[in-house]
Order: sequence, then structure tokens, then C-alpha cells
Amino acid sequence: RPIGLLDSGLGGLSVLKQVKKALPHESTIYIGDQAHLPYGNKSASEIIRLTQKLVDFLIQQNVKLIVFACNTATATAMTTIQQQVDIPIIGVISAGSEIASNQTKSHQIAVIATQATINSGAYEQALKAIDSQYEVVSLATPDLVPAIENDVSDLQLVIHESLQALCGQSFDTLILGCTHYPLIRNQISQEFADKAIMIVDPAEGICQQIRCFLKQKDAFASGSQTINYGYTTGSKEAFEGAAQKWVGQTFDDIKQVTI
Ligand code: DGN
Repeated sequence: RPIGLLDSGLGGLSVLKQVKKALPHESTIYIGDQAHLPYGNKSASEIIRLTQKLVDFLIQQNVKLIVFACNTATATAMTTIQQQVDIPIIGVISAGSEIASNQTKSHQIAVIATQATINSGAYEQALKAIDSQYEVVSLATPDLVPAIENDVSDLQLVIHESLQALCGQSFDTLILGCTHYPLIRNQISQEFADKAIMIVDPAEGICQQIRCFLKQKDAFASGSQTINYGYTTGSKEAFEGAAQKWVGQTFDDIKQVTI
């Protein structure tokens, strides 16, 4: 059975890329809800409603595990939905917090994410649960997801303006708290070229969690043939082109679906 991944759009492809790299024998099913993007500015109840539909879709595809490859869904909907379904769910936030905690020397950690993720306080809580002494600087950067999804030409300027509020703040570790941001990791690190900042992509830790889960359940893929299907609620052609452009990901098949 495949591993299911969900996101509001292209962002989860950054997680899919890590999963394919770390667990190449696993089949995957990815769904991006471009029709309802962005999630980051929606109410918690709306995010829960939409995420539930993506979860139902993946359950129908008979996945063995669902990865919330979306921080907004992890922060807002994961606890509620996990209580309602039998299928195991892994989100990105605990993995991101653990990596940041292992890396920081100054105990000052910055998080950039969607408005909904920042409002939830999920990263701050997860980090302080690891060490209550951590100082956490949280910044909502709501212009970044639309800039990536629309592939704007002045992306570096949008990034520069979005990160302006971090100037003068002191931190040594920056968590990319939205799965879209690793897609523009190089452009983000350019903004910190003169500082020694460690950048954290939570997806790097999620693979470890997936591996542990599969080991515990003795659920590693057994066959040698893998399939990777992509689904989008938006345009199939746009999704196909964007997956290729941002992460060089190709799928065995891509379908447009309505949820
Ligand atoms: N990729 C999603 C996340 O990690 O929060 C957010 C995308 C959005 O809908 N704004």
C-alpha cells in the first residue's frame, strides 16, 4: 500500500521529494488542493473541513499512512482529524522542532510560516515543550505561497520584503514552517548571506518518523515496483509543469479530482 501525502498545493512536493529520496521503495499518492489554496488565511474550521476531505480521498486510495505535508493542516487540523479516523497521520511540526532544537546553539529560533500556523502557536509550543528556555521569533509570511504558486517574476523581492521583519532579530536557526518554503530555500538563504543562520526543512526529519512507523508496523513496501500518483483539485497541466519545475518530480499518472 502507498504512503499518502497531502497539501493545499505544491508545497508538499518538497516533502515528497525527501520521502522519495529516503524511502525509494515506497509507493506514494500525493494530493494538492490547488482549488482551495491558500489554506493559510482561512479559518480553523474551514482548514479542518478541507483537510478532512483530502484525508477521506487518500483513505479511499487505500494508503497505509498519511503525511500532512502541510504545516497549516498539521497545526490546525491534525489533532481533530486524528481522533476521527483510524489511519495513522504524521505531521511536519514535531519533526521541524526537533531538528531546530538539535541545531541551535543560541537557543533563539525563528519560524516563518502561514498566518494560520503562526496564529496556532504550534511551533512555539513544540519548541518550548522540548526546552522552555527557547526564545522563539515567529513571523507570518503570507505573500510567499501565492508568489510560488503563481510563479511570479519578482520572487526575490517578495521574499526580501516578507523577511524584512526578521532584520535586527537575533536567532541562529530558521525553521521553514511552510512546506512551500523549501522550494525557494536558496532564495531565502540569500537574504541571510551575511549571517550564520542554519535553515531547517522539517521534511528532513519526517522521513525518520515515517521509517520508525513502518518498522514498528512491519509495513515497509515488499515489492520492487513503485508507483507515484499525483492528484490535484486544480489544473492538471499546471500541476505537472510545476512539479517538474520546482522539484523535478514526475508522476506515473496525474489526475484532476474534485473533493
Ligand atoms: N504548504 C502549506 C503549509 O505548509 O502550511 C501552506 C500553504 C497555504 O495554503 N498557504
